[in-house]
Amino acid sequence: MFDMKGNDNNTYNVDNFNFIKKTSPIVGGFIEDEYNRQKNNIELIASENYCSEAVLAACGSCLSWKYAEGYPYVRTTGNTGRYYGGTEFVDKLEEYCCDVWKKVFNTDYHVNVQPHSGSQANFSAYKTILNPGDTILALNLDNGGHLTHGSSVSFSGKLYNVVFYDVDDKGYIDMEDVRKKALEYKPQLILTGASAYSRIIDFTKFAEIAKEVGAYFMVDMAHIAGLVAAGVHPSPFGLADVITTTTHKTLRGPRGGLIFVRPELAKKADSAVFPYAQGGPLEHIIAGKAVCAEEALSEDYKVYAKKVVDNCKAMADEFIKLGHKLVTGGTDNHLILLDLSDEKFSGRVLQERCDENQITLNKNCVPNEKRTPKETSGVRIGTAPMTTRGYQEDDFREVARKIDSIILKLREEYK
Ligand code: DSN
Repeated sequence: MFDMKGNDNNTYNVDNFNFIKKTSPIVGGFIEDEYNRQKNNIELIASENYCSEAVLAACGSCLSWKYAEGYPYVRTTGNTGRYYGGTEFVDKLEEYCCDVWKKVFNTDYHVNVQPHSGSQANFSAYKTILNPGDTILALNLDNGGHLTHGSSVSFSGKLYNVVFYDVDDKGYIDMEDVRKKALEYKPQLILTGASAYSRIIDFTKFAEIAKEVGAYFMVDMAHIAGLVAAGVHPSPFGLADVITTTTHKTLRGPRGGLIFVRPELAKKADSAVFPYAQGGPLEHIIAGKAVCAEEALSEDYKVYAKKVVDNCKAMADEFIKLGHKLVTGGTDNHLILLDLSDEKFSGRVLQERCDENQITLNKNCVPNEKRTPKETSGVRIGTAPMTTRGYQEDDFREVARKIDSIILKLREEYK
């Protein structure tokens, strides 16, 4: 899309908003403004990325208006399982999409490619293995977990009984605490995966604890899925019973979700997506997911994913050199959590000041958070989008120094 100087190498998107402007100058104008913001800013949101023109074109294709409630599975059943005519080609597409995702993770797990988002994938994943009132042991939002991992304001905290495991003093997942709480609360599900955790997750240890207490083990690998695909983070396949992900973060695909389950859970997972949680699948997004999977199989993608991690480590080292505190003291993956607990200004203030300086990142809670979720004592920084744009270690070191100079000014103002 854009290179590191913000040059536009993509004619598809430019033509697209100019085309929209012929019908709606207002909507086309909003898209053009956002396009320019993305082009001119240093984008550091850890859950975002830039997808390819091919993914974008698939998502904007004629598949957009095709209804196909149900599942294809022509090969396994001999019949289409759809509730509409005219599904011959979307059947082939959806089966192909499933095949290629299995190749990406080198797995024989069953995959459902229909979830519209990561949250909806989690909703259906829980339905596959739990009943309302069952107990989930998970990481809470303040410590890096996701809203749908049992937060009291999400369906997950309302439908299920949730117990949280903690991180230790340094911010690492406390495996002793996981085991202690698993033995004490006997959860039906042990869940790991995070939105703001910068270290390798020990899936093997989690699986052992789940086995010991007879719980299902689920991994939400939305943030790190691209790193798992490229072999730069250990894989949960073979260890977890259920694995969910989104396709747009480190994976660089369209906005959407996937669910992988052990083969014996296939039927339950499919009916937990359609008809339980969703109606018609978005076949245009499924086409985008299939293109994304093909891209993730390429050698170029493997080089990219490794670079994301190398860049993140370089940036973390620079922050440390400049005297800043990071949760866990560093990173093993695509993100850094800058700890502002000792500062007189909040994560919100730093986020807003970065926005004014064309740096896009987000405020984030840190372990033992003292401020509200709208203020926060941290900011989350990810290297995946700017690595797509060609940034190298030195570029990320320079961005760390820019953020440092913004922080130094804020310290003066908030003395
Ligand atoms: N909460 C999103 C994030 O990590 O930014 C994911 O749903």
